[in-house]
Amino acid sequence: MNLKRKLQAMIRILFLNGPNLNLLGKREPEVYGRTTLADIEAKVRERAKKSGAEVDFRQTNLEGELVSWIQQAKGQFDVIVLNAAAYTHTSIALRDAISAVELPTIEVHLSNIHAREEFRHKSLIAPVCRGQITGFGFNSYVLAVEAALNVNES
Ligand code: CA2
Repeated sequence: MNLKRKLQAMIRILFLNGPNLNLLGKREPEVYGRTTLADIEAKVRERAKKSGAEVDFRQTNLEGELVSWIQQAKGQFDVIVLNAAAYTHTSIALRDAISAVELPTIEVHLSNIHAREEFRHKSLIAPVCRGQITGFGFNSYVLAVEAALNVNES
C-alpha cells in the first residue's frame, strides 16, 4: 500500500443489487452469461482489497428493502453502487431515496440498457445518480469500484 493510500481514510462502498440478480449464471445464460452474483462479488472484493476499500454486497428482490438500505447507508458508507435491475425503469421510491440520502450513488448495469428494448432506455434513477456504468458485463461492477474510489474528484 502506498503512502497516499495509508493517509486516506478507508472508503466504504455499499453494493446493492435488485430483483432477479440472484438468478445470474443460473438462468438465461444466453442473455446474462454464466457469471453468478457471487462471482461478481468476489471480483469486486478483489479489486477493492487492492485499494483498501471496504465493501458490503447485498441483493434483494424487494423494492422497499432497497429503499431501507439506501436510507440506512448515511453515516455507514461513503458511496453506494446500485444495480436496481428492473426497478431502474419503474421506481420513483428508489429515486426519492437516492435523492434524500445525500450520498454519491453510482448506477450500474451488466447489459447496455440503451441498446436493449425501449422500455429499458429510461432510467428513473439516472438524474439523481453521480453517473451510470452500463454494458460491460461483470466488469461494470469492477469499473464501479474504480469510480467509487475517485468519486470526490469527479
Ligand atoms: O443489465 C442489467 O444489469 C439490468 O439491471 C438487469 C435487469 C434488467 O431488468 C435491467 O433492465 C438491466 C434484470 C436482472 C435480471 O437478471 C436475471 C438473471 C438471470 C435470469 C433472469 C434474470
